[in-house]
Amino acid sequence: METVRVVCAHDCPDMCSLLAEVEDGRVLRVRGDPEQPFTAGFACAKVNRDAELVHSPERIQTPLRRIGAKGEGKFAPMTWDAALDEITTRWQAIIAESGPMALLGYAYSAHQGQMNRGLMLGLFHALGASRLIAGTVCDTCCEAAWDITVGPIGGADPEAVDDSDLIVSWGADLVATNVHFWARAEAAQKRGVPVIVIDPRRSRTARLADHHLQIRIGTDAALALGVMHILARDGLVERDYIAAHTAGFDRLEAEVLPRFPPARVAAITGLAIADIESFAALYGAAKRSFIRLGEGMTRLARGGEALRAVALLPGVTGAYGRRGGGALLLTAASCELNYAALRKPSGPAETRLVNHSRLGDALLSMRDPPLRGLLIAANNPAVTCPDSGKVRAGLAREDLFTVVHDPFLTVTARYADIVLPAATYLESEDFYRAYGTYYLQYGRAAVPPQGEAWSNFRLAQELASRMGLSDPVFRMAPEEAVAALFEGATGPAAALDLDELRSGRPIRLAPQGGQEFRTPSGRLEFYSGQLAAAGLAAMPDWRPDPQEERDRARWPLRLLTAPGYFQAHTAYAGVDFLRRREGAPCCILHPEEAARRGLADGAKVRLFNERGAVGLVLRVSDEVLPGVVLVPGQRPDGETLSGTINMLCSDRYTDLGDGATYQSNFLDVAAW
Ligand SMILES: Nc1nc2c(c(=O)[nH]1)N[C@H]1C(S)=C(S)[C@@H](COP(=O)(O)OP(=O)(O)OC[C@H]3O[C@@H](n4cnc5c(=O)[nH]c(N)nc54)[C@H](O)[C@@H]3O)O[C@H]1N2
Ligand SMILES: Nc1nc2c(c(=O)[nH]1)N[C@H]1C(S)=C(S)[C@@H](COP(=O)(O)OP(=O)(O)OC[C@H]3O[C@@H](n4cnc5c(=O)[nH]c(N)nc54)[C@H](O)[C@@H]3O)O[C@H]1N2
Ligand code: SF4
Ligand SMILES: [Mo]
Repeated sequence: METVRVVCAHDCPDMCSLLAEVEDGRVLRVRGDPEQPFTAGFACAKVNRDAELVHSPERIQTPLRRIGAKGEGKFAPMTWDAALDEITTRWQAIIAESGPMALLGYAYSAHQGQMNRGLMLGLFHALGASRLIAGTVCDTCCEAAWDITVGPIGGADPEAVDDSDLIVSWGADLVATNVHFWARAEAAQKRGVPVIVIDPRRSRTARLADHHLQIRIGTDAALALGVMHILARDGLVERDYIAAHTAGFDRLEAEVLPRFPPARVAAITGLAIADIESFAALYGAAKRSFIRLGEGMTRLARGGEALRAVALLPGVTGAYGRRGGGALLLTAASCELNYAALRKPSGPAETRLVNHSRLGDALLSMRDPPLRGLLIAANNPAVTCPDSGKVRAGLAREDLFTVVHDPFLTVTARYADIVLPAATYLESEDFYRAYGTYYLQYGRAAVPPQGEAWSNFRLAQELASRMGLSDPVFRMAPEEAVAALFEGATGPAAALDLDELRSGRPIRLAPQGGQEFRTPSGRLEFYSGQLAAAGLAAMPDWRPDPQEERDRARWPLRLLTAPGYFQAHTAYAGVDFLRRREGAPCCILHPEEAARRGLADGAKVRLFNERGAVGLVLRVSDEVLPGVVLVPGQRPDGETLSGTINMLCSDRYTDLGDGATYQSNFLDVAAW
């Protein structure tokens, strides 16, 4: 038996260092690498089963050609050569007739390695295809809000939480989505550091916290401004820090904070005045308060404003200036590599843009030219994209030539003309940089690609070569391509020794000192000139969203979606054990709401609104408040009774970053 040092490539902030135990070309077991201090020798409940992911009997073995109707799932095996010939012939014809903008590469983050993630985008960039604004389904809203407030720079070092005197998990279910940070937070809690969770549901994390503020969905800005109001009222504002490192607090204090006294904040958020007061008192007394910002609270109409308000709090107490204090959303922006080397090797400076979360719309309504050729890799939009019914209608177009590259025959793949078997991270070599910690690592393949699977990197290179693209990056081995990423890198990454990196051990590259601000003023911006110039509110505020108010009048329940515990979106849909561990796809209603509808725990129910209907199993629990229906995970058809939750979600954008608004949807639940 051999032990191979690898890196977890699942879309997760932790980026664990892992050890794969391998024998005869098979992964026997995957476990945490004790040498990485943060991920500290344990893998999560999902990745503990990654041997079953790699060797799942449900994996696609060969390229497949569709022989049934789109969506039906009938395919026949074909050779790689025939598949690649057909793809390039079709693409060349589309380009000749309609120009390269009739093509779209729709590739995302299921493989977090820079090579396997970046080069597929690079292929379409070089082709001059319509360009994906990637990530709007996920983090563009929170990222835009952070960038405007703090700047395009990473947040607090998660390892500094060892020095914190207060930990706030604000809209993040750490136990599910950031378990190694949770391990540190729990250790701090054992030392007496209070842990507070602000979340509309009693998540696993909330149950383990010292205090849970069960806030109404979409009211976080009001709570953050209410806390600032109390801090100002009680003389807990650190004026020296404000003067030295921030901009616009005086205006916020004069124009906005007076409208957020505790009584009004209680009415908006649904929290008790006493709980708001005691949270503010704890926060104001702490010197090194650490806020872990979640993305969930930004996936709604005014999510950007919410994140902005919360990210400003550590400026009010000066926590941003102290180790263990501040806020962490993402870390990736601090690693300034030459990403363009892979993602933009050549190609026109501008082409037509397609928003990741509006694939359905793009497929159905783009003209001059319409989208005619689509390659989807490491993404399952028929399930995970908002308004997935519209996505499917688009994918069902007979005149659309669709290629899907995936290890599994996903719901999306069933609409493809050609399906190509993809290698997973355990079968591919890559370079990784974390987005939730300050580590970099090079990871080798643990086993060769299973069946006839190809890595994303290999597929991008082969398609580039057949399409006549001559950029050198399309001919490099992964080891060479990583050097291109570091050529032109700036900041601490520029000084890195590539040989040390290639040795495959984790490298820590964390910022030192207090939070740096990279806004136009170089300060934390309570008042944003950038927002004012764009005609948007320059300071955070809270007011009801008119569209939400209209929908609320029509439908009695608000949708709350959140990551599954034993699932990562749909990436584990091919692992039988984890499907069973996660349980039947369900929705969760408060006992009062269930009783009102005469529904009992375990009942088959229909969730519906103006976009459609979905069938799930009901769980009755006071994990959520009345007025809310929680749907954990995005489970595919076949596992659900019918459909998938994103069929009920609109493709409306957030206030900042044109992101998805899963939490701004309203619906009802009835017996199946
Ligand atoms: N197990 C598991 N881990 C994952 C994933 C997964 O699918 N499964 N997905 C990965 C990916 S791609 C990502 S982007 C990250 C996401 O990781 P997180 O940012 O931690 O997760 P979110 O989806 O943002 O949701 C976290 C919490 O936000 C809460 N929330 C929703 N609306 C509001 C609100 O208005 N206010 C407040 N305060 N809270 C709210 C939800 O109830 C939920 O408990 O997780 C990664 N890790
Ligand atoms: N309602 C609702 N919808 C959501 C969310 C939510 O909170 N609520 N969360 C959103 C978020 S944060 C995100 S990031 C998106 C995620 O949405 P997707 O990016 O669609 O994520 P997955 O469902 O994991 O699909 C990834 C696909 O990639 C495949 N795959 C895995 N490894 C590889 C590889 O190496 N190569 C290739 N080619 N394929 C691979 C997997 O088998 C899987 O089919 O979903 C979003 N959708
Ligand atoms: S916690 Fe995240 S990074 Fe670590 S093994 Fe699990 S999915 Fe991978
Ligand atoms: Mo995500």
